[in-house]
Amino acid sequence: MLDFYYLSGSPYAWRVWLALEHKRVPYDFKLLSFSAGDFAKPEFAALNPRRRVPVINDDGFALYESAAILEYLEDRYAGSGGDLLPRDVKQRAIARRMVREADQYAATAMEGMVEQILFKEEQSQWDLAAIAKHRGDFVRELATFERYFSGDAFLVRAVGAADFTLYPLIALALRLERWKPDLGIAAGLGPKLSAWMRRMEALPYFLQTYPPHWKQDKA
Ligand SMILES: N[C@@H](CCC(=O)N[C@@H](CS)C(=O)NCC(=O)O)C(=O)O
Repeated sequence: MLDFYYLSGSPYAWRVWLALEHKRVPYDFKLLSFSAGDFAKPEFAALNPRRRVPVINDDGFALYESAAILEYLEDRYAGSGGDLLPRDVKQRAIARRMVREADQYAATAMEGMVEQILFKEEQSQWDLAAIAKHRGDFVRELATFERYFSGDAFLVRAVGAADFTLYPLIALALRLERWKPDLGIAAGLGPKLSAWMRRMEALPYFLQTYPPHWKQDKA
């Protein structure tokens, strides 16, 4: 059985959850908690010396880094459930490029916003210039991805790794507007990305993967 180590609200862990469901790989869900000290436990460090989620442990093979986990799932569980990458070599390369772009640019900007808006104890500690910079970078990425849509319903042909990478990043950025309503993320979403988000939310396994503490409407 594959163990899946998860933290609610992590966009990287969400990507893996979507992929596991999409590929219909059975897994044992390990919900970790910072406050319970799960990240400090030596048994977790033994799985990931960086002490971050997501991590999978597939019958004794431990792997971290969410993008690498998706590649592993695609190879290890080839033929199970839906594909994570297109079969066509060029489309496959484009999907991998988009995963890389989302991780390199959109995720970096999202993390910059999260660092201020979620991780600072007091709103008075927010670095507004940093927020504005990262918000600008993020919205530029939204515009770039908006232009990537051709005629397909998803980023590259059928739903897969690129969609599972980008959606959680946008969902988390949108959620930051609860604390900073003038952040302007929703306003930066074009019509194609908006329609694509609704299609993502209509996937049969989407709700199951929705961050549990968001469902309970907790910060
Ligand atoms: N590049 C990593 C990022 C993983 C990551 O940053 N995880 C965060 C949650 S979103 C984490 O576990 N943080 C724990 C910590 O920093 O102590 C991936 O894609 O898996």
